Amino acid sequence: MPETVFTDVRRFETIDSTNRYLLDEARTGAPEGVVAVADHQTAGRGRLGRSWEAPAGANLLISVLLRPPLGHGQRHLATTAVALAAMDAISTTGASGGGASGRVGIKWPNDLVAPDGRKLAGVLAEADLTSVTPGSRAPVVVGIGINVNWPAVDEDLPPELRGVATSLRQLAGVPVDREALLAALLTALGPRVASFATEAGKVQLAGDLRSACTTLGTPVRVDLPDGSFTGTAVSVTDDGHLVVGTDGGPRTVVAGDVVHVRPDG
Ligand code: BT5
Repeated sequence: MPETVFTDVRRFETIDSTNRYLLDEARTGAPEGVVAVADHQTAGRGRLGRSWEAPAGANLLISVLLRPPLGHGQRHLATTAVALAAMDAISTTGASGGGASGRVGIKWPNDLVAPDGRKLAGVLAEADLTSVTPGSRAPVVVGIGINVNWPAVDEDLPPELRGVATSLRQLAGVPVDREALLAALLTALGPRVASFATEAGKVQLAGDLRSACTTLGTPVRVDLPDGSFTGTAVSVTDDGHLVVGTDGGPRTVVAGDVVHVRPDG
């Protein structure tokens, strides 16, 4: 079995947010590798103040504390490593049922999507640049919510998520073992995170993101805090940024700046 630093797994029946917990732990010096797993979150966070929904006991809600050797412009590779590890885990455990249903992909910047485009998981990376102590790198907490057994059927979802969200259970047609998926995720994370240490490793992460990215080749509308533009998603750079071909030439979009990337047309 590959080595993993993710052995300090802290479990919570109920917590506000596993990302919030690990950011606080990081401020008091917690090392890379601490993991928080919750059965239920009362204030699960999405990006930009959005919220993450999951009933108690059904899905995987997990955050990991990283101190990655990544510069500011490369930090999206932390999100990428966790998204790819989740894909690895879904594949090794057969949690999506596999076969005719097609494969799970990554919708840039931070969603795992089912073959029909519905959202299976969301990743949220939060860096704390204020809590760098001598000899330690800045903490980046990466959380992922994976819809494992909820929704069981579309009717389980609140109206705003119908047609938008799905679960591994819906893909597989049978309940999915959350503990097996968690173990596979922690195992897959070891080598994915180790990739940050070398140029070749980072290039490999970006290449795997490119291969998994369902956004490429599609028309998109990119919403930024100060406006929107449309084009065709053409590539992902080695730092994990999205390149969009527009009438005015290619534009590179950084994950942290993006409000939404939506299908256009
Ligand atoms: C995300 O944000 O997709 C990041 C979600 C990260 C959640 C994990 S759970 C463990 C860790 N601790 C936390 O507090 N958070 C992390 P974003 O791209 O902003 O998407 C949020 C949007 O997805 C919401 O506004 C809803 O529209 C939708 N959404 C909410 N819950 C969902 C679900 N279970 N499945 C699919 N879509 C959902």
